[in-house]
Amino acid sequence: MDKNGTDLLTKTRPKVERPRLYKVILLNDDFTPRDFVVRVLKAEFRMNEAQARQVMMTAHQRGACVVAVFVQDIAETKATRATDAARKEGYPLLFTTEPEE
Ligand code: TYC
Repeated sequence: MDKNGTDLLTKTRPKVERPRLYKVILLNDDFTPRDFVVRVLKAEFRMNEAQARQVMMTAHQRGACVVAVFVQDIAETKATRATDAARKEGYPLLFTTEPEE
């Protein structure tokens, strides 16, 4: 027993778990101009021109692309801000989030 009355052999370590991470996903659509998608990626996800173009083209060709990974709160805020920026211009561009396995 230690001073807290806990059996030393069965005392448990406090468990510190890493927060679950969430992917921000860019979805393709037929209407949003490519250059606008690139502009939003650069503004909201701090990408350079080449990175933003690569991600945009992947979504364009495959239907979707993982943009980045964050803790849930940040992922949702960024996806919402990026989607709202498109809505403001009347485009259907959509960013979603989903937990990593
Ligand atoms: N498909 C759009 C076009 O041809 C461009 C686009 C790319 C839109 C990626 C959304 O996530 C997207 N104008």
